[in-house]
Amino acid sequence: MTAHPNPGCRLRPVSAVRPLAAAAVVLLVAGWAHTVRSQPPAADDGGERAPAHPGPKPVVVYRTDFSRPPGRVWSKQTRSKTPRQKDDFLGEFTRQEVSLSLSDLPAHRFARVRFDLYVIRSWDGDHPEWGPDPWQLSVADGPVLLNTTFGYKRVESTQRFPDEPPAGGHPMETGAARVNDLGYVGVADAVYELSCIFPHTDRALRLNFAATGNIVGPEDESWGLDNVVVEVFAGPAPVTQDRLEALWGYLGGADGIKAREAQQTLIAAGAPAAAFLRRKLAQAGGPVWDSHDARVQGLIAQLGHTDWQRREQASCELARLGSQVFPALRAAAQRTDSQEVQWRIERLLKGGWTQALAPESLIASRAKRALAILTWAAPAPTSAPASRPAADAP
Ligand SMILES: [Ca+2]
Ligand SMILES: [Ca+2]
Repeated sequence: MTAHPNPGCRLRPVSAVRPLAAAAVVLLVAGWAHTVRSQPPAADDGGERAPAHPGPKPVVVYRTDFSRPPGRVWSKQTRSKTPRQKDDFLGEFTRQEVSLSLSDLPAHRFARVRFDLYVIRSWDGDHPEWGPDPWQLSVADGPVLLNTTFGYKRVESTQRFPDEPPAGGHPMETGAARVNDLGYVGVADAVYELSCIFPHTDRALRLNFAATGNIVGPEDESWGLDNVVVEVFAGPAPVTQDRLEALWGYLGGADGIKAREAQQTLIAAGAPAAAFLRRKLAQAGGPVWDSHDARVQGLIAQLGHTDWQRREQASCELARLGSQVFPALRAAAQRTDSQEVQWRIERLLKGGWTQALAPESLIASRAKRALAILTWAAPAPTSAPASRPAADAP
């Protein structure tokens, strides 16, 4: 879909940032090094296991290039070879979830997963009819690490990556490390080298990789994984105040790739970055992006407002919320007998009013995603029975 120039979409934010209630994960500051050191392999389930010795540097706890069968740590065993390189990878998958389950991890405060995502054939990004084509990575009983859409360049639409809703609107294949390299004839493929860090302390880790949307089948759209590496870290990466300010600048920039890198660096910095992001968001007073029903219904109601400005503002806000509001829009179209409301809904479903977020909204959107991962609170370990005098004290 094409962006529609529309000055009405640059209206000021309408409400203040909701106070962030999530408790901060208490992160111990410890040494950190960015150097990734491969550990000696220990054959296990087709991957390689590192010896369990926690330390200040990244410890590779799992690594595979799928040249051997995936093994029982993976929920699916399907392997394919890329047409050109004859390189083994995990896939092809369509609309399904694939899990990697690791256990007996050494003591750690953060985990990071790095992998190549193969986006195979003609994904449709945010196309209102053939999409959206979302892809998601989440931690079981933990945060969603990436929730975005991908698309093939010849489909006339945009993709969310390297951003996540409500941000997005990037040209198809933005951020791909390689395009049309795997050798899928007639259509296309793109390889994204992805990296997601997150606070994590549990000795077990289950990662869920999934395509969740309008993925029709392997002859048209599929995906796969290769070169998966999981590392753990003993503590956050110390960061200076100046560096935090510089990272905030990247969050508001037009370069989505740099913004995503800034998000990763902020998450890796732990508690000081969480405090910084909270303070900046409170100062910015940015818009609320929660998509709960009441807010969406309120916006839909305003599509029929007597004031044109209000109708335009509501249209822009709904467009920014993206395809998640499509079901509510379709239901509203059935209810209304206003031609104007029907026209606006029809245009929204076709991608009308879509354009880049206003700078203050973009920075808030990216900051809140980083903060959500950073402050995700791990559930209390089941092995430790309730003993929380502070919470129970009168
Ligand atoms: Ca491989
Ligand atoms: Ca599709």
